Amino acid sequence: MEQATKFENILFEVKPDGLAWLTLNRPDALNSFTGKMLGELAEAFQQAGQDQQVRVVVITGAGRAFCAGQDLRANPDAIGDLKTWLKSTYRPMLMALQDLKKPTVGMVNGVAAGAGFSLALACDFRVASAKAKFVPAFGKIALAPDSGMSYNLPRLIGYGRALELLSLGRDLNGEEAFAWGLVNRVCPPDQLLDQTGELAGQLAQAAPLSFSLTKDLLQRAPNLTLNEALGLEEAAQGRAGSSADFKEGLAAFEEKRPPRFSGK
Ligand code: T3D
Repeated sequence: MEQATKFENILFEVKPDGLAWLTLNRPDALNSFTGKMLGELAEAFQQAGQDQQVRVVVITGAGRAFCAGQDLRANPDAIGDLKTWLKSTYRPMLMALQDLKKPTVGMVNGVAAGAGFSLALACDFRVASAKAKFVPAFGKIALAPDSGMSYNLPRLIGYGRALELLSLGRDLNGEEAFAWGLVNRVCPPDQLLDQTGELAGQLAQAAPLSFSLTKDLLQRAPNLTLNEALGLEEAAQGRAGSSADFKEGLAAFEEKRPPRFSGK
């Protein structure tokens, strides 16, 4: 059953196949972020996390852009000092995304600039149109990177390339982003929906607890010793090994059929 949305700046639709489609919907302003949109995104991520029907969340933009970052035409008085603004608007949105525990896929249909680029990086997976453009943007207006860019970009493409991209303000197109390891797939624009749907559909069949444990282990491992990583893996396997889905995985193996994971 499809669900209508109550949001003004985003569209949020849950499809019967378990995919939730979240579309940034301010196409005339290239889907740039307002405080209201950031609040709606945080709420939608929380809603997706609680909805048992949702297995995967796909994030994209309406019209020709993915997202142009902060709305630079917003009233500066409403924003105030940027430290407080980021903490009260962007951080709750990004932490709601991080806390979601379900796979998230950024379907990058066009330009992703500034915090819009950061949002794409904060997704677990990215599928880009060959027409997508990744624009650091921050340096050009004399700002520092924000919205998780400093955390996620070097993890994906390495420190050297991240520093080059951000300090030169160099843009990457979809093909370059794929070659740099910034996106998981790149495709012609007319195949973007199908290719994203295919990846998201595969993720929707994966065992939910296994996915969230895997993501957590991979995110934490770079700061650990091997001994510490082994300890976290043991704890994760203890949880996964006592799940109903592990029993289902073993039964499916014995019966030579695809598993049907419930998330329990
Ligand atoms: O500041 C804070 O609150 C702190 C938070 C910061 C986080 C950030 O995201 S900082 C970075 C903010 N974003 C940018 O600096 C990007 C600015 N935009 C651009 O560089 C370019 O527009 C793009 C590279 C994104 C796209 O270029 P192009 O040539 O495809 O389109 P365009 O012609 O520049 O833009 C089309 C329209 O969208 C245009 O409006 P108009 O002239 O037709 O009325 C343009 O002004 C508008 N637009 C584009 N980006 C934004 C925007 N309007 C508001 N905010 C934007 N970010």
